[in-house]
Amino acid sequence: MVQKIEHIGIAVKDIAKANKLYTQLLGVAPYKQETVESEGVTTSFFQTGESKVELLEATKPESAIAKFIEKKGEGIHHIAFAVEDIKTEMQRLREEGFTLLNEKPKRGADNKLICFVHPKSANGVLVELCQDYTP
Ligand code: CMX
Repeated sequence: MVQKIEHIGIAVKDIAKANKLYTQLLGVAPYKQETVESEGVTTSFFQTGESKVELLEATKPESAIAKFIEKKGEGIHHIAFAVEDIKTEMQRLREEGFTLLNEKPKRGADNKLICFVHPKSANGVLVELCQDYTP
């Protein structure tokens, strides 16, 4: 079962500029910036109450973020839900007929284990499941 909205991911072209803009908008600075090479992204995180905003900039042209911006422009890229046990949730969603993008949970930014659900099986919304992970 989903616990809460963990974060909303926003695809941006220039994370340095977007950090400034979102600091003004939210009235709080990012608490972390992190590159996830395996995903081809640099991320930054803002705490907004019990949820977060994640900005994502592509680190290479073949990154999912670069493709997204090329096709749709900057904007909301995904919504992430916190789950307690990601493997159990992945199994449940598979049985419900959702298309998962990875077989097993993988390491994401901000100390999370993650799995994406394809937007085509979630009404056009890219959904991420994430579970806290202690490295
Ligand atoms: N939201 C909604 N629809 C999206 C989308 C998004 N974020 N990204 C792509 N799509 C749509 C495309 O427009 C396309 O639609 P049409 O078929 O109607 O043209 C369709 O989904 C397929 O997209 P594609 O790029 O052609 O290719 P894939 O099927 O391989 O899509 C996708 C895979 C979109 C799920 C993947 O590229 C992706 O975004 N993965 C997530 C990677 C990511 O965000 N990593 C960051 C992790 C950072 C962290 O740790 O938090």
